[in-house]
Amino acid sequence: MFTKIRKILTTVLIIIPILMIQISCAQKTVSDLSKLAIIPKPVSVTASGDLFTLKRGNDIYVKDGSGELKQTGEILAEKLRQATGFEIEVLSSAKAPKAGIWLTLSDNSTLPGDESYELIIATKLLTLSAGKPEGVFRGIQTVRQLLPAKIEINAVQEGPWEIPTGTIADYPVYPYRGAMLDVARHFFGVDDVKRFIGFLEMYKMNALHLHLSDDQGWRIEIKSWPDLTLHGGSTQVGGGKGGFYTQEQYSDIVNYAKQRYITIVPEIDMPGHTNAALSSYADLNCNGKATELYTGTNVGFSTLCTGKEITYKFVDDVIRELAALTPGPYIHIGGDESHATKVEDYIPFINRVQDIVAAHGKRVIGWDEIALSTLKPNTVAQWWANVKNAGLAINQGAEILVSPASKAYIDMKYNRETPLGLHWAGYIGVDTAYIWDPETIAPGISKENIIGVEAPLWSETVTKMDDIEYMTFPRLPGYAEIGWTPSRNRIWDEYKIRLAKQGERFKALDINFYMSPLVPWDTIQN
Ligand code: NGO
Repeated sequence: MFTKIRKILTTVLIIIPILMIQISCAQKTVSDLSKLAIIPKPVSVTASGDLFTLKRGNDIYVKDGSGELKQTGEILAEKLRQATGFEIEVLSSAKAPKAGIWLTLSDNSTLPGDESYELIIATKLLTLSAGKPEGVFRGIQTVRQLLPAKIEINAVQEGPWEIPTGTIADYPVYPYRGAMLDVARHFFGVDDVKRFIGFLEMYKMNALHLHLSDDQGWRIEIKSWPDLTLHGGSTQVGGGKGGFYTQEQYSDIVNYAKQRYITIVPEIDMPGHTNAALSSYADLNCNGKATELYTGTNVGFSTLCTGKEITYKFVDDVIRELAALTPGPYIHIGGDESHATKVEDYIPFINRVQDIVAAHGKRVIGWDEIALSTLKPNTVAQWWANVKNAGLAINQGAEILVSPASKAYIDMKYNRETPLGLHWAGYIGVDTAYIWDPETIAPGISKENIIGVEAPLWSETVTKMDDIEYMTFPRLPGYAEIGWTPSRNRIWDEYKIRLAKQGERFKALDINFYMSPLVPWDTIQN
């Protein structure tokens, strides 16, 4: 009898602590909103210790009257349907529902900027509100990251689909947070570009700069100069077949980006980096002879003939057609490495091109060399190489887009061993890509001069989508965080753990990412 009681007691004594540990573990991991690994790190998170569960039968409700919210709701619903298998509907409603997801606009948001949003997660209802539809769209990205990583898988998964309760209030530091894709050195089709846009979207970036022309290829159809694409688009680095976007395809990209509140910034690089155009039209050359197509990777050997009037007719036609297809405010005019143009020709050329862009209602962005000319006050200089040029631009009242090659170029190798990329600006490990601050990186550039941050991906060595992914991940989320999160909240040792947790999402999205040993991937328990 005594031994029996002892046995029961021992069993109970063993089982109870195990159960307690399990319960407390479960609570710790899933119900503390502030412990979840969101990138970019939100400005403020307050946990309330309970759980919201997305269940079969839950729907997304949008405040009536706004077509834009409906569109955002549909994008979220589509994502959630794929992994949950629930038939989530997007319904219009005048007031908050009792349960589900409620997307709404509020007139009295006190958070700054068009992209700010507030998320209130209660046990039955998740409310996402913002002053502008753009803010609601950014908030959707937070909701995605609050759900288990398998929400990103494009096939039905087992739930439960839980989110810890609490509130998040969030907004970005910089208004421009982007990446650039060089589709000129190697061409990438519409589907690849859309997938890339999806990467920017997920990390709340809002600008995609497309490098549409260079020595090796012209990638956008210009109806008034058809040979630019027919001839100039017919090859690429290494001699492959190249390609180009028809105007319809370009508009499709622009619209896809627009629905995600991402601005397309098209670049036509000039007066240098123009061999594809010089090879398509003999008249654009000072000697009147068309050049050969070029499939190597040298830079600085080509120039438009800045003294000929036809050159300005050409630029005007190209900018006119491009501006008409581009709803965003910017046209990027390149201006980098024009070593084959005399500086006394370069300066008046850039001045005139700025006027042409302005005449078509757009704002100029150019690589930092354009600061040698007389900048219009609303011009943006993209600092990539020469900080003196950034200073010249600031002195002329221009704003700076920050892309220092040694930190922000995602075409640089991660380290000596990684296979793809260049290394003229150094190796950019995942830590180097993250540990810097646009405000303090260079003397003379302060926060009020900066429009934002951009990470360019040049494609000399990048030939396919897998390569794009390898160079982009896991560095891109870091640039997104630099642009969004105040620097006081950015600490590498804490960030790298959040980044490791994103690894599950990269896998769910089938992203070919570089498993940098600097990131503690093996601690991931999502
Ligand atoms: C430079 C150059 C590009 C190269 C790139 C490679 C700029 C602005 N111009 O950056 O033509 O592709 O480096 O890293």
